[in-house]
Amino acid sequence: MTFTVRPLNPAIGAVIEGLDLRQPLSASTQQQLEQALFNHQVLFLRGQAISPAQHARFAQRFGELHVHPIYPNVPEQPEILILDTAVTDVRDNALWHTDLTFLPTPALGAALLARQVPAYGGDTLWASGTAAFDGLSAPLQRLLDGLSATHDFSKSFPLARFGNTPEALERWQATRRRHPPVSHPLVRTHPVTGRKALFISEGFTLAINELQSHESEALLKLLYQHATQPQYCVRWQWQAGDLALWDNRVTQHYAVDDYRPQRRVMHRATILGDVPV
Ligand SMILES: O=C(O)CCC(=O)C(=O)O
Ligand SMILES: [Fe+2]
Repeated sequence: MTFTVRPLNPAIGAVIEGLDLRQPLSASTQQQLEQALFNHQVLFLRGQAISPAQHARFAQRFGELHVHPIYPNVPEQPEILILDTAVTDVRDNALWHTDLTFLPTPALGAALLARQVPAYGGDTLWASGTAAFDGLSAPLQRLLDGLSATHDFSKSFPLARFGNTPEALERWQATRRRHPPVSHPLVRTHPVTGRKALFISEGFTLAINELQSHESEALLKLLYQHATQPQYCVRWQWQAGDLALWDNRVTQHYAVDDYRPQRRVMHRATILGDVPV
């Protein structure tokens, strides 16, 4: 082992110590890192003073990167998306969500790097979809397994907030055309571990397709609450230079919006995934 893995709790989250992402990773280190990611679902690496190019190169080891349709990016490294409260001040991530579930192939994962953090506040939480599924009663597991849900980007990115200049409106409409609502299984099986996970994303999930709308609404409400109980979550207090790498296939996350007017700057590389099954 070239690094150590320190779990933060039984359900989700581990700190990786002894890795410097400025250095190339060997194939075996990469493999061990992937194993740690599958086991713990979100990994935290402190003190990573890497450039946007190094950040993108690291994330690319896990798959091809996505260029976000709405958020700004680093001009010389467009795969690196910028979340800077001084520039866009969007608050859409203060809501439980799984990234890009409005795509037929939602993100496999992401590597989020803290560039500038507030003195306090601005934590991020992740919740384990596998722990949440395991924590349901067997009859409810059986009911959910086999159902599907509709996901749509406009739930988190509504026209009313993202179309208020002619350019923004044009961009939103182009995004609308390119991204019609999509259907995903409500219970997803991790392609490597085979574990089942509750696959809901409050930011983008509209309804459970097979149910009547009032049934869907009530059941989704229950599932959103169930899936984000503290025993399924980890909460990270950022320092500048921290990198979080998460498996987006089986987790949700939530960026706490409690630190303004302090500035917070995050860079994210998003790894493309496959069709959830
Ligand atoms: O700003 C954060 O801590 C997380 C934001 C987020 O939801 C993301 O990067 O996908
Ligand atoms: Fe996110």
